[in-house]
Amino acid sequence: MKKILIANRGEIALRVIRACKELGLQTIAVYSQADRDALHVRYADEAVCIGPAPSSESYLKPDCIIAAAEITGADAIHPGYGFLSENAVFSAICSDNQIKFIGPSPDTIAMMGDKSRAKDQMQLAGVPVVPGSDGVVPSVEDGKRLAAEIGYPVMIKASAGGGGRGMRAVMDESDFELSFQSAETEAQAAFGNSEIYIEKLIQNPRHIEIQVMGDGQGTTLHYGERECSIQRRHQKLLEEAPSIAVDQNLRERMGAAAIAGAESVDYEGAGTIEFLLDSSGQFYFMEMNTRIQVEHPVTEEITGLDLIRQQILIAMGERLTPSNQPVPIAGHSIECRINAEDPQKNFRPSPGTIKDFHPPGGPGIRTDTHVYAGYQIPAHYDSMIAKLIVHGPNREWAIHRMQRALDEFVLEGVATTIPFHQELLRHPAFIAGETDTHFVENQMLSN
Ligand code: MV4
Repeated sequence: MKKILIANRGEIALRVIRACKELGLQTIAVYSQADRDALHVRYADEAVCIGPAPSSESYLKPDCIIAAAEITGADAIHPGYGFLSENAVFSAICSDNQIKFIGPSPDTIAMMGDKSRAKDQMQLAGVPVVPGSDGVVPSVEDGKRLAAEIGYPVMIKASAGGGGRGMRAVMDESDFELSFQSAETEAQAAFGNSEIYIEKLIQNPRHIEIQVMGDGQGTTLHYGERECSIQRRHQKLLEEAPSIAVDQNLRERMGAAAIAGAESVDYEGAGTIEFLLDSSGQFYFMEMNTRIQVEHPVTEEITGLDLIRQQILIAMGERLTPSNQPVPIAGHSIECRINAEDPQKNFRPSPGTIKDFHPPGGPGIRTDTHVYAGYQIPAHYDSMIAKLIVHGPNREWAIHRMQRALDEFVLEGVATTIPFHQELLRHPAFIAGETDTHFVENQMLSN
């Protein structure tokens, strides 16, 4: 394997190109007409324009990306996150064209994309799941009967869902029918699939996810957890590793469960098993993501690993060494997602041209970004413009380091989420680690 095409843009495209360069691999960027001046185009050895600005006409077009790979002689495609990274059909097209898709098999992507099937598979593998329906629920009447058995409150979820879409919390039976029907309607409109399943509602959970890596040759490792409870409308804003709510015993149990789940599907590559952790310390499988995630750097910081390099090496047929499990964890890492959004205006996107740009520096600071002074943020893509990642000896130090880094960050010309993060990092309940998935809406946006 010599040449890798990066089917993505923004910071993750740069991140993948950097890993390729360190491995001595040739890189091919693809870009839309809106990304002509993007850094991933300049950093790559070759670049191919694949279409107009809208993602649906460029980064989401399998045919254009495969054509770019054919023209340039790419051996493999790294999909990054978002776009085609969890598209089973795309990964199958890659292998039909003798191009290695850097990620798991099409079957695994498809299974994990069907949340109800994924849950069944995990349950079979012995992973704790939230009590609920056995697979999909065929009708409102069946649903109502089941919900009464499970006991209210319940959560109605769309099989094709994920990221909170097509999801309804139902507090008592009087709301069930309407919630069920609106979840079905929403799921049909959003995914073209109205299948629904039901489970017990876990109240005020934490979102804890385990990073796994499988070599597809019999070895699967876990790299500990990330705490991702700080989010707004299912968009994560800050992630950290390790979680203040996870001790070594719980880490090993969640890690073992994640490995069992991944091994049950012969998982190849980087994956994330998301869990809900309730206030009594019980954890439950929620979803499996079959891509590298935005927040992977916090795991890299506490393990010293390069997860993108590992993805590529596994795709090249290298094996993982099973000796280092559990992988040693050092210190604490926090990532703030800096979005071009105005937190004062309900996080409304704030595209525009970046004027002054001076990212922070000094010990324990990493800024993963594709922007620079003079860069025009296209309105066509998501609003994340930088990830500010800190690493320190412990959580308190990491928090202070992040406060310092945010204060140092100069980014003029557009509104950003930096002021939100400054407020969050000063919040006594955040500092105390008293966070759950409702923290932002309950403690921060009430004023
Ligand atoms: C839940 C839940 C409580 N109980 N399932 C949100 C996105 C999707 N992946 C599943 N989600 C949830 N599933 C049960 N049975 C609460 C959530 C949830 C949530 C989870 C993680 C992070 C943020 C969240 C915000 C609201 C709800």
